[in-house]
Amino acid sequence: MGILNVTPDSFSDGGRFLQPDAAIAHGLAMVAEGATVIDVGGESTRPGAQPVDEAEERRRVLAVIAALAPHVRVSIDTRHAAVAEAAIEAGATLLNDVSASLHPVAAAHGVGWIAMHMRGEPATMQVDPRYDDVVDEVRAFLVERAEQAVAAGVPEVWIDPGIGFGKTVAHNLELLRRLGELVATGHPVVVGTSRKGFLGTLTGGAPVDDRLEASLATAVVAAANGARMIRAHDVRAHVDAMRIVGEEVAA
Ligand code: PMM
Repeated sequence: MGILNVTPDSFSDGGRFLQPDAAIAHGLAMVAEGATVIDVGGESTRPGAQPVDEAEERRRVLAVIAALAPHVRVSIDTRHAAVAEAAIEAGATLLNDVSASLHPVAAAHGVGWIAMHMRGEPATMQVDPRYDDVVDEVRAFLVERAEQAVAAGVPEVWIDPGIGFGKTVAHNLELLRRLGELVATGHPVVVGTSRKGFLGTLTGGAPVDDRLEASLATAVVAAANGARMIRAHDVRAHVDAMRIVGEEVAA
């Protein structure tokens, strides 16, 4: 899954793809590199990010989705039902939902749905996150949401531990190490570690645009532990790494 943030403020690529032409070209380039899904987002959910007006979010993503959808599966990364519906009308067939609450929209339109775990809200989620057992709590939350979605008729349900969303470095590592416990639920697992802050910490300060090796290392661990989709910025490198792991980059 190639990441396409049509935002001015995403932590790694904010502002680079705010113009539709640049965003579409980058999406097609990721397809040429082997991405089988392009995840289009119009609102940054990085720690501390401020919410975006929904009309502005729609304006950012719809033309980009319409241009890419004939060429590749498009997912819409949004927390807002109205944006999700407009994106589906424009051609998106997968709803990437960091709020894990939009399954009624996916059910009504017969599209796939990714439930991601987040503790709190982006603006405050990194303020002292605590869990008794992070893997147990994330798994229980995701299974409950996934079962609700299946019961509502969503045809395709993915789960995602939400690396970096209300989690410390230790929480992120534990989720990667014990990813098999999520895989064992039977729901296909998506993981996104690409360029995230904990990799900066673990490498002793690699800046955001210099975290490729660290991103690949965690993607390989996730795939080896059973993840079926990897969400990444650097598609060619991740596709190569997945070929070596012996996993399909499946959609
Ligand atoms: N991470 C970000 C945004 N959306 N969606 C899913 N399903 N999983 C993630 O880990 C995830 C996400 C934040 O990263 P970005 O700013 O690079 O898009």
